[in-house]
Amino acid sequence: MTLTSERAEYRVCPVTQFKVDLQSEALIKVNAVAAVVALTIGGIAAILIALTRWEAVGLLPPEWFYRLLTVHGTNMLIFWIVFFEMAGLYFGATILLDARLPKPAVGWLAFGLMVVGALFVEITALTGNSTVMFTAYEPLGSNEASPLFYLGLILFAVGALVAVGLFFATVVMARVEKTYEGSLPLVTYGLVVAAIIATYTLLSGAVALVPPFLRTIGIIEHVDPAFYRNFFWSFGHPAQQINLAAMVAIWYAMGVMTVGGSPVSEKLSRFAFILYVLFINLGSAHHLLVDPGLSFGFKTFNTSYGMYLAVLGSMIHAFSIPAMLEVAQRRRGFTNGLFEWLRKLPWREPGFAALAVSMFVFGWIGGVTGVTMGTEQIDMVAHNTLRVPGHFHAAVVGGTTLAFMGFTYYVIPLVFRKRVKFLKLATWQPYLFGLGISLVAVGMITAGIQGVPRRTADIDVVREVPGTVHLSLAVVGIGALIAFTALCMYLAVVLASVFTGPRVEATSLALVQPMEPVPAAAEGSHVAPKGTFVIVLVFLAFFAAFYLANWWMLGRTWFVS
Ligand code: HEM
Ligand SMILES: [Cu+2]
Repeated sequence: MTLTSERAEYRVCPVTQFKVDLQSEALIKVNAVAAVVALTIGGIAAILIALTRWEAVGLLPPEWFYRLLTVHGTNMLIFWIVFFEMAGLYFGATILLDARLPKPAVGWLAFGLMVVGALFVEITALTGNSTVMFTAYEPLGSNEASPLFYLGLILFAVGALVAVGLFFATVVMARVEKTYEGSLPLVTYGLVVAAIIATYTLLSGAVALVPPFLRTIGIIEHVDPAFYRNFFWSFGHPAQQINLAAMVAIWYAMGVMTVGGSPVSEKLSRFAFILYVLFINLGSAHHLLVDPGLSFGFKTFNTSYGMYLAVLGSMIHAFSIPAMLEVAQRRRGFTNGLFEWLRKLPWREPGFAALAVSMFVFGWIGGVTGVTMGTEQIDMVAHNTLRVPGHFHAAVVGGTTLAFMGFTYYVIPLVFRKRVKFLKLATWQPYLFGLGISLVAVGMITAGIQGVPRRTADIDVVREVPGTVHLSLAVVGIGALIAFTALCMYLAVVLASVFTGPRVEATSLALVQPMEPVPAAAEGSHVAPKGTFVIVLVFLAFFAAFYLANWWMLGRTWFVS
């Protein structure tokens, strides 16, 4: 059904009853498709570089390794994630608020800038004209990279900033036109947080990238490497927090969509998001922990004391989401023992599987290693080893990427209005992807602990390395083969459904395993999430053991007698 109201054309979603602005819907589609294209390019590069780091295979010569490492980093961390987030912003500002997009042309302008920017980077990276990796540190960056590489990144960032501006305008207009009642829905609130962080992140990115660009075209002669590093990471680190806020927003959405219920304390969840806005940018300092010129106090305050307040935010979500699921399940009558509710969750439902695996890999591997490495003393031995990519693959691949993948399965019927094909593949994909990327991460982390550097095509040329190092790198390679297979499964489901299926209207939210509606709470009744509490205690014990083990290992690095 298509209706018109005040310049905007919209349809009503038969499942959710949301009003869907058709212009916004089109922008969601093109941004999502661009994201998937970037994921494909980044994924092909991923398997090639992983098979190079697996010394026994040693696939690529160094020149191609670095070229594809640049292609991989930019496509995955920047293009895949940011295009997908743009789709998420349009979704959160219009569909979730029943609102119209005020100026669709601005959205198309933003998209155009981002596509042109991304193409510049793709072309210069693939042709070896910007083999500087996505960090492009000075002076390497402006010595080696073509001006088009910087211009591309700047256009992409400006485009994203324009889209973020449109997002804010849409949310404000929805408020003014009273398209929704009460306070912002939690998911949109999380996206507003992501967009606030995005604004200062993208501005820092511009401050970092303009001087090297000016140098490549001969306008200035010198870029201060410390200045560059500071501003680059004011962009690069908070960019991960946009991902974090967006991922958590999607976690809540997928939890509600696949299991039902509502956050146990919405106020607390909102407060946890606020902690991100206030403290997460301090984390940027963890990229500067080995840099000269900054005081110990600056590094320790920013990366430890201040940063832990942002970690607190994540801990609150990590409690609140499983608690929400547990309460919903207990209301349904799964009340036996501590964990009946857990066993009876919809494990075959792709969105739930993605949520569960994403939370596990993000928290237990990504979070724990990140907080540990962000400690100044421990970073002295972790810096620039494979431990670093080991940490962030758990966070940004096992966590964010998998959450985005899971969400896509619901975007296909609701936004593209296509039936999801190959549901069996969709059910298994999150588990396989989680397994593969966990092996990649654990292989990298253990290799890094043994001193293997990151960004190195071949370590055997330097000196003979012990067998345990080869084992770790083999685990990376095998994990990569598994993760790559799962990535292809995702692409098969998405591309086949979107491009070859006939148009159908969705009839229910669940794809595979629908759950009974959650019975309304009886007056004054209170359900305690006891199982979640136990899981959280086990997590904290694991975290403490890992943290202390790292100090113990550090104590064994220098033998003082
Ligand atoms: C199939 C999945 C993936 C595999 C097998 C994989 C594998 C790898 C490998 C082997 C490296 C090189 C590490 C080194 O030698 O230093 C790497 C680097 C990297 N990966 Fe992935 N990756 C995957 C997915 C992703 C995704 C989804 C993202 C982001 C969302 C990502 C972000 C990065 C970044 C930022 C780097 C560092 C690039 C640099 O050092 O400049 N990866 N990955
Ligand atoms: Cu960081």
